[in-house]
Amino acid sequence: MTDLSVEVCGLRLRNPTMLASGVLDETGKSMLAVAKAGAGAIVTKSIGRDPRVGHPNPTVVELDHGLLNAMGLPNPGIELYAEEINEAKKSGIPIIGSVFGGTEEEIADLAMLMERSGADAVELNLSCPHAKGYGAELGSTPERVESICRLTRGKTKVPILAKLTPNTSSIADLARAAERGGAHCIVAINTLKGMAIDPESRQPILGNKFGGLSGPAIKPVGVRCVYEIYEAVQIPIIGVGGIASGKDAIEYMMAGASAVQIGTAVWTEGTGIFGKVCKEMSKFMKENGYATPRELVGVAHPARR
Ligand code: RRO
Repeated sequence: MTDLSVEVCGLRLRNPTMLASGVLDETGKSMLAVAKAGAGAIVTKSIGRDPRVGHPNPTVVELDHGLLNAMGLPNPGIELYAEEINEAKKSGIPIIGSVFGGTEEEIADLAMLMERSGADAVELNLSCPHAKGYGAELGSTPERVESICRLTRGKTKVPILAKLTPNTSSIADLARAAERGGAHCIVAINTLKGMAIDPESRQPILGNKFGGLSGPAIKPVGVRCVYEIYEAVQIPIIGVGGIASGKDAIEYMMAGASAVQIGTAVWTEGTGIFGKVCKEMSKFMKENGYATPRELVGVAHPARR
């Protein structure tokens, strides 16, 4: 089997696949199961200061080529969640704690608490498209992205991953801002803002009306975003959005991602997806003369950095 290990912003991964935030990551036990299935790292559900029930049902709509969700940041709050991190850490793979907050200070403080809870890195959720006062509402301007990253950098020692929104005119500008603010890595992309209407009842289906689209439908958007970000910053990028095969992962890596995250395909296909993606990556690499995953990164660019 090809050696798939990679190093991304100081995190050593046995392979470039990570569990994306939001699927099977609310409990330590479910995260251990994902680790056992072969993921290289795990990103936790986005955690806030206080417990939160999330948006009213329905919170997920299954579509032909993806999922539309408006979970609404349900989580038990940082204090209780520390126990889950503790449990997940028994896996031995890096655990990346995702945090969200309503102000710049709150996000930075939560990142600090996440680090104290034992997370190996923090992912700043600057991009949830449908939670009033959170996520993309704070992460849509370069100025705020920069200052959130700078504040967080001042309060933490672990690597900072900035997860950005594609619902913007220039994700490259947001990435540059995160890099200026001291983020160690960019994660692209979060979900695309969308909605679904039931023609019979003439009603929006989601309890929150609007939600975030994920899955195969958004892969070309994610690949384009990673490609643009790669040309804009020097820090590494983690690609996410619609990855369900080795070739999907390789596409993101050729666009410039050093590693990838998988979310919706875990929902649709189960935890076996990590082993499947790695096996397919190995096969492609062997057949095409790539010795390490690193050799794939950015090769789709005319002038590779
Ligand atoms: O919880 C959610 O509704 C959610 C989050 Br935090 C996010 O970042 N992206 C998304 O599509 N849903």
